[in-house]
Amino acid sequence: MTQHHTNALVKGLNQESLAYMPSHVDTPSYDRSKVKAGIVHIGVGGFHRAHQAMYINELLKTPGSEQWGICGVGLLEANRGLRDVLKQQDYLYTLTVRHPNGTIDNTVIGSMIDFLFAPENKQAVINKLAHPDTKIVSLTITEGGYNFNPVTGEFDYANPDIINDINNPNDPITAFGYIAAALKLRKEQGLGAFTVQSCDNIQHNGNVTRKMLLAFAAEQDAALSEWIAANVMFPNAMVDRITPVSKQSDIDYVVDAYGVSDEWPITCESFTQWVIEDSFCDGRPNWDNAGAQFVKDVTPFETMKIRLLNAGHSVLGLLGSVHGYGTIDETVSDPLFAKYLRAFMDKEVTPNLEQLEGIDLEIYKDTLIERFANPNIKDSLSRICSESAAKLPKFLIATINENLAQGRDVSLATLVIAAWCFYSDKGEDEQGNTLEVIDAMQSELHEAAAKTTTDNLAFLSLTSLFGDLNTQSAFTSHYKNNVDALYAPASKIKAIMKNVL
Ligand code: CS2
Repeated sequence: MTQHHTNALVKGLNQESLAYMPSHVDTPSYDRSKVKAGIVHIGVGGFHRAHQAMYINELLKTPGSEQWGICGVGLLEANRGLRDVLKQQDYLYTLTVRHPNGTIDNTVIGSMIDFLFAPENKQAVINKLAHPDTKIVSLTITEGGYNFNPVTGEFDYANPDIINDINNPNDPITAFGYIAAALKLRKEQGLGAFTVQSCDNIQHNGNVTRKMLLAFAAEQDAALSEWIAANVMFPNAMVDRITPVSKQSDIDYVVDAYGVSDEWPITCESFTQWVIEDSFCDGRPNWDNAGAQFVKDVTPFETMKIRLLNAGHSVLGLLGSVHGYGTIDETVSDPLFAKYLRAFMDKEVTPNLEQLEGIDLEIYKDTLIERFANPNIKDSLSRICSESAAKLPKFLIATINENLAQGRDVSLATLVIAAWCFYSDKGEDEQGNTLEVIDAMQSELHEAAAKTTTDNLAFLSLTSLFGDLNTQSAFTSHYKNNVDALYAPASKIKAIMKNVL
């Protein structure tokens, strides 16, 4: 997102150019100079900008919410470019919402009022988190950022960044290091705690954050860990909005649509959902006035979402990648893939889900397929398949394990694991085109998968992902057939899918 527009007549997006926006663009109607940062958000990716920042932008339109603006924080060196763009744009950016029928809504989001780039000034970040105006520290740091072992769920003390943070409390690298340092200051200064709110797509994201932060703090300072346990609250939440990676075409679209150049607009689908447990220790915005929902227990909502939407994404992503498709909408517009996905959801996921009051699962699944099919959201399969090692244990393998325990069929999901093996091994689709594989465990995945030709269960030896699946014959019998078929000369995944269906 670095291309500058050369046309001198095109103004850059900033506070001043808001006045020149055409009326069909929704711009902040509130006085941004009065907004204070009650929320400090770590990990300002596309999803945060399409979700939480959008909810706050809506709330700020009605008076009384001025204390709930957002200060973004970037922990990674890779965030330098984002900081430069946001700063130059007075922290404004465009959210382009693309409906399935082609309608487009453009909103300039004004809820972010500052951004701190941590590698440049660590103490400034710690002080900001510790500042009494900060009521909530929210996070989108991806599954990997929580630093847990996917099978045991325990904190990973072997991570070098964590070792650094435990030993150097004033020179942190990870989110846990920063949060612990700020809470320590609060404790010492006799200030109360802030809420730590995870907005990541992880089951019981609040409980996980709590467990990991306590595990971290206990190694650093036992008294601090006790204080955190007694004072900090960690609400669980289910978050949902499909937000593809921003592309040059999104930048070009904004210039064409309203003659302003925004160097980092965000595009997303029209659907959005946020279900939050109402446990905050230092106040919270009335997110329900902007469309979010407060509930007592988020568990069934997140299980439904992760097992249907996210696993559904992985089904399309991995099978579609092997076939050679590039995006989700392209994949699901193939009737065979749509049929396979629906069969997976109906036969292998739905039997494990609770009936939720106010949610009709049949309608939820129909809506999902419509969302996936949105031709205006070009969500790349490489994004969907990225970090599969962190995603699949919860999204898909949990379903397989539950079905095995109940003696139910697992054949549709099993082919997805076999496709993941092929994908990790070859790094190419079945036509020989290179795939963009992005995974923190990429070398382990590749190494295990590459042994498949001599041992067709080799991929399953990654027990940190698969547990004991390699010993369960109700799974391995399907799995062996699937890998043998996939690795046969001139094999075609569509033919294998038809056989499994
Ligand atoms: C995707 C999610 O990362 C993934 O695999 O399934 O990013 C998905 O788009 C969001 O969870 C939708 O809410």
